[in-house]
Amino acid sequence: MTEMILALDVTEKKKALAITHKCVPYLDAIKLGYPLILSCGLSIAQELEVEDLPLIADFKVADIPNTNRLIAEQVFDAGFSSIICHGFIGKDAVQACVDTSSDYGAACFVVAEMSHPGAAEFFHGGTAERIARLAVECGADGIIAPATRPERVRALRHIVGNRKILSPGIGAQGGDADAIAGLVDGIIVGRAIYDAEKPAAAAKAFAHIRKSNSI
Ligand code: NUP
Repeated sequence: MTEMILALDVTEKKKALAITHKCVPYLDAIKLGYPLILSCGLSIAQELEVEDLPLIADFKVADIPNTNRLIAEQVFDAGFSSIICHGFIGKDAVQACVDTSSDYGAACFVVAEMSHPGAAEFFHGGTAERIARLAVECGADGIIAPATRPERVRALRHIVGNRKILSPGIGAQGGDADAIAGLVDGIIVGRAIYDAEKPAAAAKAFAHIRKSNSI
């Protein structure tokens, strides 16, 4: 099954809670990042707990090992069940994120390749493949790979095997949910849902991917 993950990048608490509440029947997890957390604080996680969905902290953690551990502890103490870190920071720094996640019984996802056009500048030419291998070596739960480039997701799938791939870039960034759903374990969708006139209807329009098989 491919999971449906809402990227809740709104900055108003009331709007964030209302959109989530309406979309819950069509969601498997919610991803929160800097926009909402900088605006509302980490305590937004507690307010979302009533919806009973796993929360992913998209901080793309990219610091030294000790700082990464301190960041991850704050995130998991706040109630998140997964964290996203960068991979270019190297083995010790990724390992700190993975180990802290595992101490909390939480999950760690490593960004292998980003979805925006500029990602080609640094992630292509073998870097994404190296990061994907590093994610496997460190025991990460999975990677983040771009829905905007299904052929890249296929290449990275060969490296990560049955570890999870979560994939952003659908809708607003041009990626096609139907083209990517069968290749990944979760799709991450933001603006196509929260900017829609009817977010619940927009989320429902993706519901069919939750029944499709992932490889
Ligand atoms: O490579 C990445 N691309 C990406 O869009 C890694 C990410 N974590 N994201 C995040 O996914 C981005 O920060 C946003 O929260 C979400 C996509 O949102 P949207 O383009 O569907 O609005």
